[in-house]
Amino acid sequence: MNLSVQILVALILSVCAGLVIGPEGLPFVNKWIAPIGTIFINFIKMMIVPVVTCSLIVGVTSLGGDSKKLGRISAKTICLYLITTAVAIVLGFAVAGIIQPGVGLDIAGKVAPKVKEAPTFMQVLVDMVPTNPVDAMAKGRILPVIIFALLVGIGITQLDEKRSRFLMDLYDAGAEVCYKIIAMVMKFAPLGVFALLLPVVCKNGPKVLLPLLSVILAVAIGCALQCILVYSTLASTMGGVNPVKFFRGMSEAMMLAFTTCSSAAALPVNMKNCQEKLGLSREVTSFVLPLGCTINMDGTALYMGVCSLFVANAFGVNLTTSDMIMIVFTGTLASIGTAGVPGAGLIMLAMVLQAVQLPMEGLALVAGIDRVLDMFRTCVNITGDGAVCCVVDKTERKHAA
Ligand code: DAS
Repeated sequence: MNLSVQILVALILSVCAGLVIGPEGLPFVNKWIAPIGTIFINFIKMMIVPVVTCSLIVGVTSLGGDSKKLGRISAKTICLYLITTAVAIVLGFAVAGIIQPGVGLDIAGKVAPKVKEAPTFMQVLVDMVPTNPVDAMAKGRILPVIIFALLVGIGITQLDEKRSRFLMDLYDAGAEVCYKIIAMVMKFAPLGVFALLLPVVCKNGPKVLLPLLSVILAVAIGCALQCILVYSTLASTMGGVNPVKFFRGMSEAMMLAFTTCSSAAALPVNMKNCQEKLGLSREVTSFVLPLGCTINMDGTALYMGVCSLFVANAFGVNLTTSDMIMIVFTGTLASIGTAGVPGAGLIMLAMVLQAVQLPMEGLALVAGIDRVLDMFRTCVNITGDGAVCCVVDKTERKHAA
């Protein structure tokens, strides 16, 4: 039975068991089962700093030494990736703001949300620069870690070829090791999800589950709108590829991404179809798509917007405007660090929740349906890569003409 089915089975079992056990069995569940869930969450949190540090450095250094043309393509590609990602998060917030998943759940009583000091925007900027990056990593202060990783990546690209290549390979291997550990942790997911959800269902009963359907609905609608409103417009108006041709050309890679939940698995098909079916140049596709697979995760960003609002609603936390801005900012950067493998977004969601001090226990509520959400967000991740590729290809052809 593959992992996604195992996690869904764990979700169903935890619901059934929770409804049968009920509040009477809670002392036993809290003493013997809940700690297993805490261990699972701690394993996820353990991977946030190393995977963000390594994958961001790999993402930045994959731009390589900047020749003029590469600099131009890089600038266009990264600009478009950041814009579509930020739009995706805002879209996620908008859809979730209408559907309001998690409202009325009110499980704040189970886990008192941390006291939130609302930092001023300037304070946020000041705090982004770590006086001691190791201390920031030790304390899991994600934004300073992201800034440090981005600067290290840029610094590496400015070294001589030999040392730059050595460090790129080193961090690439480090990122690979992180993905292997995440894969091991995710094998533990069914048991972890069961242990995390059981106390929640025991205490809350069926009312905790209905909102999960609203989360799937919000993510699915948000992803569809991102594809229809953002990508077809981008590909047709700025990329010169009409929507029908675009989605027909992208369909195979989209299906592969949806079923495998892995952008990396869909990358070869995406590159082949963008060249053969959309007529984009090999030069542009071979740079823009692999980079997009590494740093452009619009679907994941949209999912973070929806889930952050869901967790805030579920735990009765009112997100301030600066929280929203922080989520858009952190989510955009977190999606850069999301690996193109199944379940990576859940790790990054932990980071976004941590950045705005939302209860990490909210992760358990979405972990059970994460694989379903992963299908939608991965499909959008690779579609966004294709749309940006159309635009970069067209502007490069204009430049060459
Ligand atoms: N499954 C990841 C991908 O392959 C995205 C995610 O987990 O958010 O793009």
